[in-house]
Amino acid sequence: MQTITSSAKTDKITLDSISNPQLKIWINEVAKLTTPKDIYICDGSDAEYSRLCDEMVDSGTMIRLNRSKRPGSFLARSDASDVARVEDRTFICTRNKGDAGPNNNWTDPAQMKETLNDLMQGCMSGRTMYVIPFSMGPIGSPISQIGVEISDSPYVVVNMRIMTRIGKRVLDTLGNGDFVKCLHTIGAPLRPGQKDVAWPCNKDTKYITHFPEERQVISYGSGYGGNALLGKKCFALRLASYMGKQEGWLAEHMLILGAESPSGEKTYVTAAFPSACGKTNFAMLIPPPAMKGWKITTIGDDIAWIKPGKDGRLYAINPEAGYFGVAPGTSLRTNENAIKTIAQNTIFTNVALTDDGDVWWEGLSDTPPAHMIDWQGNDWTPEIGQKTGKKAAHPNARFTAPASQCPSVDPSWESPEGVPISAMIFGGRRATTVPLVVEPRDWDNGVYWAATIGSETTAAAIGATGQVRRDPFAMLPFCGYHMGDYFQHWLNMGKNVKNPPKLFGVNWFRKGADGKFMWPGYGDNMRVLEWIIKRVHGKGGSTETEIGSIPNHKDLNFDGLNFSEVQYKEATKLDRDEWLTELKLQDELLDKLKDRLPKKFFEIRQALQSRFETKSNSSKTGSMNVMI
Ligand code: SAT
Ligand code: MN
Repeated sequence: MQTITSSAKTDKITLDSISNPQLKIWINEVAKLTTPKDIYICDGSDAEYSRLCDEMVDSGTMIRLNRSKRPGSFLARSDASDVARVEDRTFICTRNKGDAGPNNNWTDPAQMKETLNDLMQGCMSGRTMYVIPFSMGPIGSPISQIGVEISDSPYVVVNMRIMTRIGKRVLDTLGNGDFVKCLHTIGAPLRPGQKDVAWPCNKDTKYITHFPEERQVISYGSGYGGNALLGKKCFALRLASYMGKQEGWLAEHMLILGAESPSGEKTYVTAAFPSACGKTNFAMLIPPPAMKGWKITTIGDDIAWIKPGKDGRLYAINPEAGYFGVAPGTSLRTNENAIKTIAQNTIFTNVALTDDGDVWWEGLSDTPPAHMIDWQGNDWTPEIGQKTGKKAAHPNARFTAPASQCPSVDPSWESPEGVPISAMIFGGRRATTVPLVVEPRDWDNGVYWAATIGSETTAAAIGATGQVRRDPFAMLPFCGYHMGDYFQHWLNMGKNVKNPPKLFGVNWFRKGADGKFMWPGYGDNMRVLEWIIKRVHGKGGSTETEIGSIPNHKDLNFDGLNFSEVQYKEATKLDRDEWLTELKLQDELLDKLKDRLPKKFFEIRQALQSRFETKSNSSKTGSMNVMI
C-alpha cells in the first residue's frame, strides 16, 4: 500500500503532514483493516474534483454530459439493487437498547463492531481509500461540526464536495480537535486482475450503523445517497439529533426559507416533510403572479440545525452546502429555481440520458424525447415505457448541485449564527383526513401534531410506496434515539426558549373523490404560507376547530386562482369518523413508545378524542361544534 498525493496543481496533503493525532491513528487503523491499494487525502480543490470526475468517466462510473447543454455535469447509474436508503439495514447502536427506542433497529455496539470488523477485513482491496475532512455548516461557525469520512468510493468524494465543505481548509480548522468518524465502504474489494463494474457495491449485505455515544458512523455495502454520503442523514440527523438532545438543541429534517413580504418584512420559516414530499420545491417556491410582492429565499432544503439564541429565539443553520434533490417531478413549472440550479456543475444519479447527451426524467416535460437510455442503461422510448411500465428515470433519481448556484439562495444562507425562526411547519402526504392547514392551539399541541403525523411512503427508501405510516416530525428514519425522549426534548425546548416559533400543520396532498389532488400546491403554497406568516405577526383570521385554528376561505388570498369556497371546505374539512379512526391509528405509535412517552401526550390525545366525540358530523366543515 502506498500513499498517493494530489496532483501538482493542488495543495498536497500527505499522511505524514496530518497533525491531528486521533485522525492519524484512525486512518492507519482503517487502512490496516481494509487493506486499500493506496490512501488519498482530499484537499477539496477544483483540480482534485475534475481529476476524480475524469477518472470516473474513464472507468465507466460516470458519463460526462454534453458540455454545451449541461456544462461540468455528469450522470451516474447505480446498481439496480442500490437505489435508496435502506431503513431495515440502518442501526442505532447505543449501549442501552432502550436508548435507541422502538423507532430504531438496535444491536449492541460491541457485537455490531465485531460483525463489521469481520466484514471489513480487506474490504477496500484493490481500491483507493479516500480521506474526506468535511464541515457540516459554514467553516468556523459556532454551530458547525467537523467530520472525516473515509470512503473507498470516488463518487462519494465528488458528491461530498458538493454537499458539504471539504478539504484542507477543514483540516486546518480542525487542528487537534475532535471530529465525527464516518467510515464508509462499498464492500466490494477488487481481486488482482478483477475487472471493476460501473457501480460497485455489495448486493447482499448492507449495514448503516451509528454509534451515538462515540459519535461514529460505519456504513457498509451501499454507495447511494444517505447510505454513503455520511455527512447527511447519518451525521447531520441521526448523530446530531442525539447530540442536540444532550446539549439542548435540535437537528431536524427541515427546509429553511426566508419570506419577504411586499412591505419588505422578512420572516424565516422551517418546514418538516418526509423524504420526497416536496421540501426542495417549497424551499425554492416562486409565488404566483398575483402575489408578486412576495419573495422566497432559500437557506436549506433538507436539514436544519436549530439552537436557542441569546435573545430567546431559535436560530437555524443549514449544515449542508448542496442539494441532493429528487429529480422526477422537477420542472420549470414545479420548481424553476431548482431547474436553474442544476443547469451546470451537477451530478445526476439514475436519471435518463437523452440522445444529445443531456438528462431527462418523468415530469421534466410533458412529452418525453422519442428515444433515451434509461437509468439502467437500456434503450427507452415512450412505446417501451407504455408497454413495460418501466420509467426512464428511477423514482428516487437525484441531482447533486451546489447551493450557491440556486437563484433564490438567501444572502444569509451561510451566516454563522443562523437565521431566527418564526414558524415551523409540519406536513405529511395524506390523501384523506388531514386538512390543508391548521395552527394547533399551542406549542405542546403543535408538538403532538408533529409527533403523530402520518405520511404515505415514497421511493426515497427501499420498500412499498404509498402506505400510510406514522412519521413523527418526518424524523422516523432519522431520529438517533428513543422517539419518546425526542418528543420530551421538543416539549422542553418550547418551555426553555422565551420566544419559540409558532407551529403549524399542512397537507398539500389531500385527494378528492375523483382521486385528484385537491390543492394545486407548488407556487400556490405561498397562499398558505402568507396566512402562516400573518398568524406569526398576530394577524390572519381563522375558525377554532377540534385540532386548532383553520383559516376560513376569506382568510386566504385566492387572487388569480379559481378555488371556490366549496373546494376550500373540502380541502379543510374535518370528518368526525375519519378523525376518530386517525386517533386510533396514532395510538399504535403512542403505544409503541409508551415507556418513555411524555405524560402531556396522553392529556392532549384524550382532549382531542373528547372534542371529536362531541362533534356532529353533519356540517362536514372545519368549524367546531362544541368546545371543550
Ligand atoms: O438518500 S437521502 O437519505 O439522502 C434522501 C432522503 O431520503 O431524504
Ligand atoms: Mn431528506
